[in-house]
Amino acid sequence: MSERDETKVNRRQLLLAAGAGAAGAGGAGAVAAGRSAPTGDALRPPVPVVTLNGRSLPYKLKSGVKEFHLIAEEIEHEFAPGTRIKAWGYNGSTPGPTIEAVEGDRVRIYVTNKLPEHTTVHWHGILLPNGMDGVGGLNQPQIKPGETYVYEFTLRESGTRMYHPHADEMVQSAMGMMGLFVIHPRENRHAVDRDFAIMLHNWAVHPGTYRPDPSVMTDFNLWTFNGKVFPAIDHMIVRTGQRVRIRMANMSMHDHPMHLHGAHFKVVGTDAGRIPESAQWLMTTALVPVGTTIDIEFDAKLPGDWAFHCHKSHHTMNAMGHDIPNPLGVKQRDLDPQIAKHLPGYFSMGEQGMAEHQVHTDMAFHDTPENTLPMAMGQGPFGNLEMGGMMTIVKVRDGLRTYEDPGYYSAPAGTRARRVSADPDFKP
Ligand SMILES: [Cu+2]
Repeated sequence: MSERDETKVNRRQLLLAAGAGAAGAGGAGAVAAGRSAPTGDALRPPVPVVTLNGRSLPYKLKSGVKEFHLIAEEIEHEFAPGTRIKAWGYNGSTPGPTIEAVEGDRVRIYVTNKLPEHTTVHWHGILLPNGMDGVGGLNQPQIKPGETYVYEFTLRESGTRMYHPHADEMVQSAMGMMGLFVIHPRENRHAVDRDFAIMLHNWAVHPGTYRPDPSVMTDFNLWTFNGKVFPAIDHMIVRTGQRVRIRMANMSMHDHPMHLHGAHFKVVGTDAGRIPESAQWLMTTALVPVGTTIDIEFDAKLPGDWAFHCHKSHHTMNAMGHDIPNPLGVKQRDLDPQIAKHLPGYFSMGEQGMAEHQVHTDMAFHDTPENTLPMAMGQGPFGNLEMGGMMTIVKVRDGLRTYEDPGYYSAPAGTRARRVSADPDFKP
């Protein structure tokens, strides 16, 4: 019997599933409201959300209200070893910590502004009183530097939401101000074993600089999951047979078709909540549009190291300029010595593709500019992956006991592609 089929529950689990919120609606409340009482999985408390490379925000329970404290501030941020910036975020990170709560909870959120300019917080996708919606100038005065405001509302619905400023948005999003807000359903009717959360974002950090450029509109050069680029992004570790949810929120300026290898998933939720089952269908790539959240769920049936990445190939690259002449097929090598007379150290690239770039970087053939990552730096057990940016690995393994990184997958004999000839005219 798997964990998911387990129907025996103890009293503590029952209480947890019923929630600790002030509204107090639980199993008994559901019956009173005319709905059927929760059974089976619905009685299991939800597993905590795993924010890749991140964490959830602690709270204090005060007279039935969950109190959180967000501090908007300038921070030192690292995309991957080799690139650091001055960013803006919350409580020391970008994205800020994930706020996790339960449907029916009353939440009180203090926001202290330690930025050099005013800010607000908008609770994206949450239905709340108008004065709590956080649009500076429309719903409230701006929170000036040094001030603390308090927001308080009841979470009426479950699902994946976000928080971000609604003040000088162009600058504050470009600088990294955003976070996930996950509201668990009171009755855990769609229980999963692993629940991951990823904020998608883009950055314009010009080579050799340390501050994101907020004036860039479309031509960004860093693409991140929770502020990190591959290979610095945490892997998602899953036991074979587990049910997995990945919550994705997009605060970038581009849509991201997120593609999963090794499993078929359904899109089960948006920033307005759960999608009815009749409107879900199987797919392997889900578009996460700008300014929304998308939840996917799947059963991890096949063990292995499965790529999970944006399918826009420029989004699985780190820093590169895009307005370059096309060097493909252009015989440049004969010119190199002549150009090098005027530009010492010059050598051409890209005649046969760009895969050589990482090799050159690794050989220290050419220096990348200060504070700038190679554009495709990830490595795997078989060499360069030739990807950076929005990419990580779902590691599915039989019989896992912990979620420590199990290392790379060792394929059973006869189940990995192999070379059978080095002859280009080989005819099987
Ligand atoms: Cu993308």
